Amino acid sequence: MKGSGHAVAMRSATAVVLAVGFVGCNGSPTAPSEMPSLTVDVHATDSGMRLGSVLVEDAADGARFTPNLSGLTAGEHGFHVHVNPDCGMAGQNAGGHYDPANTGRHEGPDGNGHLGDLPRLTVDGGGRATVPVVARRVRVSDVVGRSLMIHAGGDNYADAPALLGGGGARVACGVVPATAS
Ligand SMILES: [Cu+2]
Ligand SMILES: [Zn+2]
Repeated sequence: MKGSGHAVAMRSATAVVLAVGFVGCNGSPTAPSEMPSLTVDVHATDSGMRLGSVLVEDAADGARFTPNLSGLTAGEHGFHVHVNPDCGMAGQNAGGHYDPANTGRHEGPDGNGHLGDLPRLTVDGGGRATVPVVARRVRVSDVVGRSLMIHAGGDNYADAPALLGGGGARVACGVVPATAS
């Protein structure tokens, strides 16, 4: 009798903990759904056509960039945070890779160079990009008021043999809103 009563009490305590946990998921300001996020509309730099958007969110392991884009060429594309919130002049107005520490080096998302060096975007055979990438050194607060750039070619995360990962032309660009929600 004594033993079974103890077991009932344990189960009740577990139920209370679960109930509190459930309330916490809906009400806590630290719940993942309430972490900073923003949506960036992306346009082709030549035609100005809207290609879709990229959702940027703070995650436990960095900033997660979730693309919902179409009209790109299949394969891998260099993807970076550029300094200026301006996609004009075929993307040139966006300036260089965001580099708040003035490293002057393109080393990719796991290096110690430009903070704006994001993981490559992957585009499928239908021209769509939907696979999220996570940049572990970046937070949403680093991206606000800047721009996201997608290049024609890939990115070898180095300045050699070509500078800035060798991705070439700036084919798609999005101005990041000045505030996260
Ligand atoms: Cu770039
Ligand atoms: Zn770079």
